[in-house]
Amino acid sequence: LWERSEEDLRAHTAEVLHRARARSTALTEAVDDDDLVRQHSKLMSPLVWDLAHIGSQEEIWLVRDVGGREPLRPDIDDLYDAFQHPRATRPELPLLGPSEARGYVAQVRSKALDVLERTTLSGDALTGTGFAFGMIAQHEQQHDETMLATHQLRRGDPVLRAPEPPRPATGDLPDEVVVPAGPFAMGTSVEPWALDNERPVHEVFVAGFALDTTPVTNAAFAAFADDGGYRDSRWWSAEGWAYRSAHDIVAPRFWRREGDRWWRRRFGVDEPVPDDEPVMHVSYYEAEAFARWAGRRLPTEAEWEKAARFDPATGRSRRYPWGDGEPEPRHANLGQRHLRPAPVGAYPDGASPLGVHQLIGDVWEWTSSDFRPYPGFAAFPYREYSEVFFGPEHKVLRGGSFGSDPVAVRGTFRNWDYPIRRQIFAGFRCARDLTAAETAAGV
Ligand code: AVJ
Ligand code: FE
Repeated sequence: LWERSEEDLRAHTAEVLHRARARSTALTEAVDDDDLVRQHSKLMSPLVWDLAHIGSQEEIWLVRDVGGREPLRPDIDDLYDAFQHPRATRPELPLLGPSEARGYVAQVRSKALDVLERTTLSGDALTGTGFAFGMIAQHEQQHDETMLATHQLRRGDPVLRAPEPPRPATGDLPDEVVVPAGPFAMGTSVEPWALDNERPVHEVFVAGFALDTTPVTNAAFAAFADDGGYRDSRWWSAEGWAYRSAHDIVAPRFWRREGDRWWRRRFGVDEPVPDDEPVMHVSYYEAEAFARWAGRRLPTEAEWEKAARFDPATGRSRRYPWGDGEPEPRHANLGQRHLRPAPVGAYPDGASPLGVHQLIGDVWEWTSSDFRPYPGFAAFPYREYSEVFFGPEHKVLRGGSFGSDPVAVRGTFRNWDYPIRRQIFAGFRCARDLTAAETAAGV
């Protein structure tokens, strides 16, 4: 897929690594040392853990594995092994302090760049050494998004700034788009930096269905809340209702009611909830309840991917809704360029050929699918990346958020989390089956 010379590949790889590090640095320099070592929520690590963990993974995969170099800090491997220490217990560990952690990641990076200079990158996507660099850049960006979520949970004055996203220039969009019945190619065997769970490509038949043109907005979601949706067990699954009741959840996370309107706190700033922005910080269970209240359902993962990748003109699956070209700012709200999702309709250039908008960027989208391996799945490069998470306890999210970097988002990318999670930048859109009349009419 990438027709790049060895030199181009090396420059691209260095650029992607550099972009990730600039972001990790900005996220950890925005607050003081006390804030870096503090746990802002039981759900999250102290920011200084994420930082050194980023370095530790880079040391293991690039310096030791690809480079065959001597370990720098084998003594801290265990401290930064996510499987040995759950997030809630990380603050009690004898972690590297802020300046030690900064020194460590800088030292690892300089060795990793040295390895990059001496490595042949091209070759088979999985066995070629280029993949390890792509995986590590994606890993750092994923932790940067997690650190951004920690910033959202943090109390205190605002420390992050970014320009506002664009306002939509176009008029009203139709509410939904019909995706015609038929097979499509799901997943990939050729995307160079696709992770193991996105592989291999396989054909999936998807029945015709209708999908929302845009993610569900705050205004639409507020209508559900204001209609008593959170108090009516009819709309909720048994697990969802038990969860909602146990925690007395009455609105998306970070929302509060003042008088006759909803307000929210966003990275330390209070604002009225904007009507035309995708709803965010809802659990899978809230998304599911909204959909049932609206007489709709969540899309499956296959439906989401077909809407995002299927080109009806050629029958081919593409890398992104807009085609095969890398994301540009006009296509999607990615990479923390803005500190919020853009209003619905803001990225007409990023729409799919069928007219579905904002599938990539803005908010992660809950799907109704459990996280499962594709037929022919092979764990790579380690079982703990995806395989140990397969099963009914995790739901798949698609498309990336305003806080996801382009290197870690594509039409095939699969994220997963527990259905109760609300601190991630997740929203959703709804789907429905076609009626018998619509199917007969071949819409
Ligand atoms: C794919 C986002 C669920 O953050 O737990 C980071 C990515 N894997 N370090 C996570 C990941 C190892 C993972 N998610
Ligand atoms: Fe990690």
